[in-house]
Amino acid sequence: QWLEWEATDLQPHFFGLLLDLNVIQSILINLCFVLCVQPALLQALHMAVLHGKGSEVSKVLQGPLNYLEQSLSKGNTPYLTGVQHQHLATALPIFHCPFSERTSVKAWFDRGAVLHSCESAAQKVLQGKGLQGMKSYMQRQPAPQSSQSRDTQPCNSNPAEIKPQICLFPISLPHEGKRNLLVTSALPYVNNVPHLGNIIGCVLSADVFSRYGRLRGWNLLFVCGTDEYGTATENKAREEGLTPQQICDKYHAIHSSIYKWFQIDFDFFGRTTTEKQTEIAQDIFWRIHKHGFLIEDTVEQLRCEKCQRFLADRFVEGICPHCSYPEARGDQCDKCGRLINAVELREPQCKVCRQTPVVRSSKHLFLDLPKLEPQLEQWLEKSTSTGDWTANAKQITRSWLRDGLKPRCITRDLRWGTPVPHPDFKEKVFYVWFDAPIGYLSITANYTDKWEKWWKNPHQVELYNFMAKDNVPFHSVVFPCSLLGAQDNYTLVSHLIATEYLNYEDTKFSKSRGVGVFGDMAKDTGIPSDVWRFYLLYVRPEGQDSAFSWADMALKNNSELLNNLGNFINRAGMFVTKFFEGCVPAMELQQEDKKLLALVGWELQQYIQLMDKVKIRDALRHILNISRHGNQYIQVNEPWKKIKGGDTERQRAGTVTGVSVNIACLLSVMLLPYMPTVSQTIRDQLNAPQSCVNTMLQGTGTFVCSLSAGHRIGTVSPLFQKLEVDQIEALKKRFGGQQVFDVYDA
Ligand code: B3M
Ligand code: ZN
Repeated sequence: QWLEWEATDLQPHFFGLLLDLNVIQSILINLCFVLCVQPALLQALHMAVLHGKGSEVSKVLQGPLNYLEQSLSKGNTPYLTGVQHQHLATALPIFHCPFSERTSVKAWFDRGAVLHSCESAAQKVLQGKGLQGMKSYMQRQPAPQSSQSRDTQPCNSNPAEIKPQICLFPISLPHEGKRNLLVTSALPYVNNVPHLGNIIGCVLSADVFSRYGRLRGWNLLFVCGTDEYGTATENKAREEGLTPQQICDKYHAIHSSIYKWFQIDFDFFGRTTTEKQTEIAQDIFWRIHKHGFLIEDTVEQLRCEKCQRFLADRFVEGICPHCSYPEARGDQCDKCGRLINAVELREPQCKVCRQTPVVRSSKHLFLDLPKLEPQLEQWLEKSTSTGDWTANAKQITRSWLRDGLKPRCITRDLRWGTPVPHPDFKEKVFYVWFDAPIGYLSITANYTDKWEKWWKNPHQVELYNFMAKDNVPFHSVVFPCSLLGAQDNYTLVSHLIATEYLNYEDTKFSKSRGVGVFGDMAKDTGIPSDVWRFYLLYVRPEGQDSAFSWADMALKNNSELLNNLGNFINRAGMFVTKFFEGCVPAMELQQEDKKLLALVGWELQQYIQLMDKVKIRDALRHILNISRHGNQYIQVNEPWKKIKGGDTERQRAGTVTGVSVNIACLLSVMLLPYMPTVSQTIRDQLNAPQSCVNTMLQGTGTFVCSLSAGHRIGTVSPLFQKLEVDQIEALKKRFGGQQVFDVYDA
């Protein structure tokens, strides 16, 4: 069927050129990819070969290439991984396009291209003339439709255009009549390895909520990416003897693999150093400029003569002018949370060389926050009253407004940033906090050309921003002001979800002191990703600061996961296996069973109400309550004794078992956002129909029986392992601060 389709629909001549037996195989292997990219490839070929428009080619191919990059780096498209050779058929036309930003594509391509069979095929086709070697062939082909009329998305949404309908990653766009949620997690800085506190603060929280939202049947897009510009990156580059670009590539890959291990299920994980970023940031800039919300001013700046550079933001430290905290940064005080202008710091020091900087002046552009304040207040009033803003987010925002807004500088004397397009500020780049939130838009634009359907659609789209509390003012005041000033009907945040801080044992995480668990080390502990997720979510700093503690993690693993949750689910399954030959027995509900089901229903409703309000930590307690009720129910009813009794007793054992195993199935779905692997394992063990995932959490949450009498379950086995005291002691010692990881920042 594929071959037939290939022969009749997939531009037979083009691929015919390459079709020898070797290549057929690779085409089949790559078919899913080909399906998605083919229209764009053909269009790109036409541009390059017939119209000589090399520059247009990269534009056309950007979407597909990004998609390929994601698939390869996520490793979740088996068609592209594990197969070492002969990707030439699909890769050939993209020989000459810019790979710079796409390391995985480059690596993949290089792997393919060095292979002899690929090279010889390329020679045969291109005859040493490069793409021009295809000219006469291309001239005989019908012109492909332009990108306006054709989707250049990885997944083509017009079914008429592609016959075998395979959608690997259907592009998510808002739909009329649906709840459309755009979920973002704060974009992690690319200059370091995230620690557990970073992970729970944004990506993990946003992931749990996104997974939950999908179970609820909401139409949802979850985007994130690395925040790559600014002094922090330049500094890191200097430190490691790499270029800023190399630092970004290196750490982007580190972040990606950490989040992959933690099973963070982004729809798209991008980065801020892209062409789209420049395009969109400059557009927003010009709009703000046009509407008169920029002010020019000369400012005094700190410059370190020894390091030969202006000390922006985080690279100067001193005493906070407001609260006298001795380690305030140049942009913000971590103690009192106030924004600071670096020159206001008392006893400033260059963070790199510890010299006292001098004051120099330079001309800059400022966002006129006072002029935007009335609009901002009006919007805030509405957003905070109708949306779910965490208490800390509202409070931090209020205190900002109470202090009065001041113009905010959006330009910097740096090289590594989005260039300011204004001719009077040619040497400058945008301040990273002006630039970074625009990353949400540009990352979405790298995911789909129709990004504006999400970002310029405030009536259809609800925007959820997840972050740690120190990011709040930028998301609630500064960035909304940029968007309000740009006046292009942008989608502004409706729900601002900010966590408090997570400490490590009784201190702070610190890279330089080697204190705490960092994302790349979690997997070396031998503790499964799901257990890490569980514990981090169990202690999520929701409403107040909290702490990661090894002893507590072991305790919660052993008591809650092993003895409570795992034990209940395992017993329910084992009873079916042992007493009922693996088939769910018939159930005749008695008063007692109904009472339990009512209780379970109530817990389920609490869970839904809390999750709808993004109370992730609180909602988890209700899952554990259900298995506690379940264990008690089994304990009281003793099915293992009743199964040996007379008919009525055996019947009773059957009902208790049937009810329990159905509750286990419900638990698997409720657990999905928290522990995706365990959740799936439970359903595999129970052989549960996929449909239960799609129905159980929709509506207000009435418990439905999904495994009816006669249903055959699979093989049941324990879900969790005990964490032993000596194991935990060893880990505690290992991460307790003896080691120094000097390659990392504090
Ligand atoms: N990179 C700060 C942080 O990682 C900053 C967030 C940007 S969100 C647009 O905490
Ligand atoms: Zn302070």
